[in-house]
Amino acid sequence: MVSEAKSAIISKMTLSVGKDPAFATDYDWFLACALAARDRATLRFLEGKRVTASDGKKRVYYLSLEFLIGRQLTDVLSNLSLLDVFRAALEDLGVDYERVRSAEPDAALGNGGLGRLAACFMESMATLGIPAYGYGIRYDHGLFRQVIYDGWQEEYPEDWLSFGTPWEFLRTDVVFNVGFGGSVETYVTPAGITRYTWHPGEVVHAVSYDTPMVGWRGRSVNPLRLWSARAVDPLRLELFNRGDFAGASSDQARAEAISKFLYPSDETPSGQELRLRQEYFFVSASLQDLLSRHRRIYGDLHSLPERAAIQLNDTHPAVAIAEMMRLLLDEHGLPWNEAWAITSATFSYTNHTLLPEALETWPLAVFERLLPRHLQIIYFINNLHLEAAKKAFPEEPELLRSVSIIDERDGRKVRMGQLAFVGSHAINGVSALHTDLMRKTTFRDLNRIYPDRIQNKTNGITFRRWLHQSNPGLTAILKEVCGAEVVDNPEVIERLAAHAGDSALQDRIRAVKLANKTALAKVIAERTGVRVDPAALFDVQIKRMHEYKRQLLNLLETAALYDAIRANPDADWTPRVKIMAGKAAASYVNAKFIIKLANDIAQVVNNDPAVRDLLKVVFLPNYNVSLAEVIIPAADLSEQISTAGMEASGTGNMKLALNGALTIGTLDGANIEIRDNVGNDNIFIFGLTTDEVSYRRERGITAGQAIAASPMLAGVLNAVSGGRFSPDDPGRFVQLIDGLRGADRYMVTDDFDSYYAAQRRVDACWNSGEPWTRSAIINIANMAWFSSDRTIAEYAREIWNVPVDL
Ligand code: GPU
Repeated sequence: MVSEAKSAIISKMTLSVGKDPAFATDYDWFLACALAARDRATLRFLEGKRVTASDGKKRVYYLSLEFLIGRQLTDVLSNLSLLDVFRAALEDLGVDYERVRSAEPDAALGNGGLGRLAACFMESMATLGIPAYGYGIRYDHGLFRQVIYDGWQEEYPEDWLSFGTPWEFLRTDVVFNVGFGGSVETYVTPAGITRYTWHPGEVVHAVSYDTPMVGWRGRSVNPLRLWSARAVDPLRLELFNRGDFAGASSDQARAEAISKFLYPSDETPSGQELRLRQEYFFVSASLQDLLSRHRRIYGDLHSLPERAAIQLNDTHPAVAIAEMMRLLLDEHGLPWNEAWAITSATFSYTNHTLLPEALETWPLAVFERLLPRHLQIIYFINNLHLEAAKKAFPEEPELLRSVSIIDERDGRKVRMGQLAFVGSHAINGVSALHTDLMRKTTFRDLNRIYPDRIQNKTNGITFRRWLHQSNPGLTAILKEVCGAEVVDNPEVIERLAAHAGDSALQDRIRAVKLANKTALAKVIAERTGVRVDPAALFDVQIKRMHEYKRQLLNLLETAALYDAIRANPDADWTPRVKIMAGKAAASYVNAKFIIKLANDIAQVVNNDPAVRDLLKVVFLPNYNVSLAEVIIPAADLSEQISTAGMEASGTGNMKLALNGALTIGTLDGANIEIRDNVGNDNIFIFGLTTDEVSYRRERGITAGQAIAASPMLAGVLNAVSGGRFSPDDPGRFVQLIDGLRGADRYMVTDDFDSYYAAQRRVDACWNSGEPWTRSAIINIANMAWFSSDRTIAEYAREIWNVPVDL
């Protein structure tokens, strides 16, 4: 086996990379290994494809504008059971696997939780043997690279594709035309039926690239099919010949802009026309592709819902409802009712947020200019939908306003959430609380008209990447204590609970954690220059920078703790390292100020000799999947402190608890289900509940009360806004803090005291030693339910109607 791998790698190095192994760089070795691994994945993929086609199996299509994959080499090798073999082969060749692995750039085709969820789902679908395609965009540039300069975030373009990627196959035979703009022609057939033909004003080619997604033990391999935009004509020769070089390639630039950049906005639609072009581009290509596959195999389109399930990952691909209707009506000549029955039986939609500013809408003018025929279809859909609503609730004309796909208030808009809801047979939220809130708030009236459509599917994470690959030390313990089958069946992790009080096990768990923390401390020193003690409590908040996630609450507590330590330096403080990482959307001013505040506090605290090593503050730049893989196994405390009702689920919360971090958190998103699984005694819950948050919001209760009631809070707000941490620019944080003194939309001030108190409970528990490790073990033991295999099995059974044996 090892010798086979060795010759495969050498053969790739010589014949595909084109290098003499004696002169190969780490990146060359990565290429050779990836190409050798891809060969094996591809053989599995082709096998599976034959089976699916011949057995008439139903396929799942996961449409997502984001797939946040990260590095792939370890994932692919490990899932093919080849990791040890390749590691040994490289060692024989005198090459260090770690260096080879690290030479791979992250595929960062996503912003945060939503994109990472799509990547976990692709891996779980392949693991469960579900024939699935992921469809998305092959962005030339993924999420921007974050550099911290003088404490401020700067954004630089990300370049994962500049040297190509060894994982993908260009499918030269899979190219589709995607149209934009133009006009719609209406005519009446001799039989008296009105038909419509769209004449786009512009056409772009969608070219496809497939990347194999390998399931655990290579059970199946599914394609992730990403579309790249190409101009139909690369050059306008008549302009080129006249010397107008820029004009000659301007069509090309305009077309290729579609797949150039990932939009870096997270949960705030940018509303720009290019974004709608991206959405329609990949949706149209994907639907043309899957319809032509269906017709090739089954002939007739009426059987589509039995053979295909299409999942919309949030509303970003929701224009698919209108595009499917257009294809069935205009291109395939089906009557409306049949087209609608096929469409709504095939689609389902996942909602990932209820934040009002994050619900996607498009001004009618923009929509009409870009997609005139689709707007027409949406009007038709909406008329029928409103008729049905009127019939069901004749006494409630105002209900029509909330369920309409067209928002009639200030400037008419298409509401993509309503479109996705109306055109789907199943709509799901991503945690129990979130789904409950969907039924009560945003989709309340739609839920009354279609009461069976909303379901819950609590998110999950793939244990292969987030436990086995990233935390081999902990995995080794689990195999020994719970049995080797733990890597196939996470449910047996539960066996750990019986040993939670065993001091030998506790010692081993602590030793693994310490080793992981030592590794993280090294990364922290390399990237920030700050030296931290691996024996201290590692307190971690890693996620996109967002006001609702309340990094500011964490920083205010840090500032208050700093003051308390200075005031009483000889008390029995718990040595802590506060670790924060995350990117802010480039245009999100407050989020960028919060990053600056983190770095300013770090400057002051880390250089104050009075604090000694009791408190260190670290902002790690350029958070991404690869950095998460180092931070998560090293965390002691997981910060999940969003305002109740605002975090749809969270998935980092699951990764951290699975790796033995205790959670300090609000009753929000999946935190509630984590508490239900690990038990109240093994989690630090604080803060307002969802009901208390809405009570305050409804009464307009503002920050004044909380500030007046808490001298510590008043003090820390004054310190930050008074320039305590920004002596070079004392007014720097006045506006940020004034936001808390006024509306305080995210109720930071209301939760401050209860958060501070919860942190002191954390200190006490950490100082007690044994109970902390016990709790950590109980956390690990009770996380099996959060495997994305469980989540995907639920989608398969309850939404897609696809067989699955888990
Ligand atoms: N989420 Br909408 C994103 O990461 N990006 C988005 O644009 C939207 C939602 C997140 C939610 O904030 C998080 O709570 C959830 O766990 C995740 O999606 C996956 O469902």
